[in-house]
Amino acid sequence: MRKRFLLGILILFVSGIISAQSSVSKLIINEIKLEKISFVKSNGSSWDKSGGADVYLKVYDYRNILIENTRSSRHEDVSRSDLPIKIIMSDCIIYQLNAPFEIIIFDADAFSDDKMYEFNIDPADIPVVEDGPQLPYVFENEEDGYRIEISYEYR
Ligand SMILES: [Ca+2]
Repeated sequence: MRKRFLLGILILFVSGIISAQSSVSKLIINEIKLEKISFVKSNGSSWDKSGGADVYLKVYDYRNILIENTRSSRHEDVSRSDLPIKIIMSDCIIYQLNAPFEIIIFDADAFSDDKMYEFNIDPADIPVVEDGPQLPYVFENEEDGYRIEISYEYR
């Protein structure tokens, strides 16, 4: 009798963990904070002839479809003292949780925008938090000098 009771508890516990993970169907990115960016191109020249880069983000889903573009609310002439920059996402929802998506940082220019940096992100790396506060998650490439912090929720 006691053994059966313990087995029941164990099954409840294991099924609880499995359902907690499988109940998540989408990743909603609410905000991306730019904490570090490089102020020069890889060849050492500056992004703009005068002033800093005019920074905005594009997010592409796993099919390479553009799902967010913040160009119209770009941050002009970004300098070190402007960082960190908070960029609010309006409709950035990742529905495919087993395929990578891209966050690309751009410098807006009059004729052709420059791609500054690209983060290729696997949603599996972004933790699902069931209890307690959902902390932002950081992606960083120290060597290239880029660091972003993602505020998100799973639903
Ligand atoms: Ca520019």
